[in-house]
Amino acid sequence: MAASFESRFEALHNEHQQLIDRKNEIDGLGNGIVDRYKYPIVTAQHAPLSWRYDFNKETNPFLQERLGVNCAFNPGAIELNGNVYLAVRVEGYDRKSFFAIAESKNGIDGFKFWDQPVVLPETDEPDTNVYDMRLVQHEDGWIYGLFCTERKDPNAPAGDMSSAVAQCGITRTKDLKTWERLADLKTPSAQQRNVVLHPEFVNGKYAFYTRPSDGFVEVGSAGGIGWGLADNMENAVIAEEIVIDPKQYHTIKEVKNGMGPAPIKTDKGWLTIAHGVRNTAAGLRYVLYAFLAADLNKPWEITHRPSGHLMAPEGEERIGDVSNVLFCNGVVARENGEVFIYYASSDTRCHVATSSIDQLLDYVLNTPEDGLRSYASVQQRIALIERNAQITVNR
Ligand code: M1P
Repeated sequence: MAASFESRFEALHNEHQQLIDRKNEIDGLGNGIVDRYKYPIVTAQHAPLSWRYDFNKETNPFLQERLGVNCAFNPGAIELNGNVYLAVRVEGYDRKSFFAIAESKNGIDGFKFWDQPVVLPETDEPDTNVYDMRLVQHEDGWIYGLFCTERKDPNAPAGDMSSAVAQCGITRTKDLKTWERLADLKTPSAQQRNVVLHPEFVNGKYAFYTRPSDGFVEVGSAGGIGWGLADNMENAVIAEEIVIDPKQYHTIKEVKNGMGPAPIKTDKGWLTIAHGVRNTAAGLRYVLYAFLAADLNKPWEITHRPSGHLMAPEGEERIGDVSNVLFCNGVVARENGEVFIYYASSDTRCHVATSSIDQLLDYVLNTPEDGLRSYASVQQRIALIERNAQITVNR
């Protein structure tokens, strides 16, 4: 027999509260670059019960979930007054994503959604789906949210219910509560995803990292991380787009790649986390990688490209709605040098990994570039083994 409405109501609340109060802890020794954590920080179950259940006993006698939440992933991130705020991509059972702010005092646990999701105004051409917001505190004083807006492809053949057009939507706020919608970004490319605003003006203009694409899933002949400038944000137009980090044969980014969050400014240059995609017999595999643009005046010139991935899916991260995916569009670099990397696994849940500016700079400056051939990889490894043979470590 079903539990009484009241006892089920109480049990659901207790379970939800326990999830939010759960302390997180570092998982294992790590690799010296990042520490991973035992528990995801935000999941579908973190969505407030009032977003999902009708609490009225008259209209919902079985206390059924009325509007289920399928997953909570790909969060943008920002630190304000010492607290961490995530603009989480929340996806309902209806497959529509929306943004919702989750807040934590320490950035690693205790994340709690605000009472209501973000109400994102539409443009004259309504979005079918919005996702993957990158939050950037720009030096002009606004917090910008750049995200993907997806609409049905008007040129899709009759009966094709999948083809879509992805573009970069732009919104801005001062408090993460009231959002002003601006015109979508215009670029020379047919489609755009993973567009990120650089936090500073470059030559007096707004600077964007783009991901030019010919199609919705396949980037086609385009691809790579692009770069372009626009005169203003109200009607942002990039007239010229150059590729600064191309996809490359037999690497972790052979199919496509895209920016993660906006780069972190360090005294050694702009430090970036991105994602790379390769093909496998089991489908696409998304991993995180990092690079550095050493000249702070030339963020578009990448000078250091460590080979391989910074982070790849591990353990339960491998499994979800879209398995074998790590995706990162949020990072917080704290005043004290700590770095919180917010990432999602398999389009399902959000995690944090912690590191520091010093550790990440050490990684990008001292990890060799991809030699692009097995022979070159063996040479790199032998060089390491021979250097180690000269060293005695006291244990
Ligand atoms: O499913 C994996 C990711 O696929 C897309 O990323 P990209 O444009 O680089 O292929 C996005 O839909 C992203 O949200 C998703 O996590």
